[in-house]
Amino acid sequence: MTRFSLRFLALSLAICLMSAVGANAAYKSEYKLSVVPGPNSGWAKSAMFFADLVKEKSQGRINIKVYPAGQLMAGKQTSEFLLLRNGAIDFALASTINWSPQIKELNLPAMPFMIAAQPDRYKAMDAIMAGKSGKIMIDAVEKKGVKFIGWGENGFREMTTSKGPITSVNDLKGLKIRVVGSPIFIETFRALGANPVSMNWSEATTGFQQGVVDGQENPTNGINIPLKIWTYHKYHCDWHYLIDPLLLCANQSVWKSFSPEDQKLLEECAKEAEKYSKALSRLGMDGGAAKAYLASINKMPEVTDAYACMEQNGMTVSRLTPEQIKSFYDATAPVRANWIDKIGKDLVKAAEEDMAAAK
Ligand code: X2X
Repeated sequence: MTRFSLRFLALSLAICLMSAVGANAAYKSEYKLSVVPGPNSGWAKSAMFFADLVKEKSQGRINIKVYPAGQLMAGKQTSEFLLLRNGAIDFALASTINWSPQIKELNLPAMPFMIAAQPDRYKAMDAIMAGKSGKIMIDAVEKKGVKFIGWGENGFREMTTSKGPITSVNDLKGLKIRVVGSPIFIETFRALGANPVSMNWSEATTGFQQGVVDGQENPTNGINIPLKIWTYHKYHCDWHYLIDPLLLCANQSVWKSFSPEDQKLLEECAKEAEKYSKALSRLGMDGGAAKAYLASINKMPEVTDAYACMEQNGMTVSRLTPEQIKSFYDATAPVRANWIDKIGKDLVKAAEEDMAAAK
């Protein structure tokens, strides 16, 4: 080899090395993914599923760490969106409820009893996510400055209380109910004659323990079972009054820093995480599909029959008939009417059409 070709070889090697270092330097050594509830929740498990899959598929190039229990926003769950947007948080698997103060369209799934009144509530939710109304919500999120990557699911929210079973509107009268600090929740519980108390999730368990409130509402598989809600509340009411889909999103500059191939990789992992998240939320409640899927990927949670588990732990489970649900639906009609304009007439109409097409 001539002296010239040796020098050329050394120079090419140096350039290759520099560009490899350059590519890595553009990526952070750790990306922070925010989750509001604790590490045992279905929600946090879905986030960890996504992070693990991304690590595996990217051969360790993209390292996402899940921060559960609202750590990244000091427990103030309704600040999460702003922190993601300004870059204090890189990724979030977030509830539509917690972002609804900033993005009014995200109140749609919180319209009381709108989805519960459909013949198949899971089909209706899937139709919204995949339909025109889902697209309007995604566009609203992206217009406000964060990148949407995929859906997930916290689950249909059911009542738990300490003061006796809830089977009619009358049973809620005067009860103090913990809710997220989001106006549609306050209005809904006032319409039902209850006394709603806004409280961050980070303080809620202490509130239940001390009896500051008489009840709360959260999904069964994802939150209530991992929390061992029977420790505080002996009554469960299966009224499916609303659902919080989860949004997997990234900070805009973080998203742009990924190569197109890695953006595709993240989107593919998000699709898998959506399936897992929905299966955790729907296990034992959807006629068997969730259970079969979780078995197929060898990720069955410990509790596979939430109703049996609650009863074994001394809870009284009230499973409402469609007629009983209708009485709650009727009592909350003024709330839905009041929120149509706030959420957006076109969005509400699109959701009605999406749900009707899925019947
Ligand atoms: O605060 C709640 O109830 C929770 C954990 O479900 C949400 O973050 C919406």
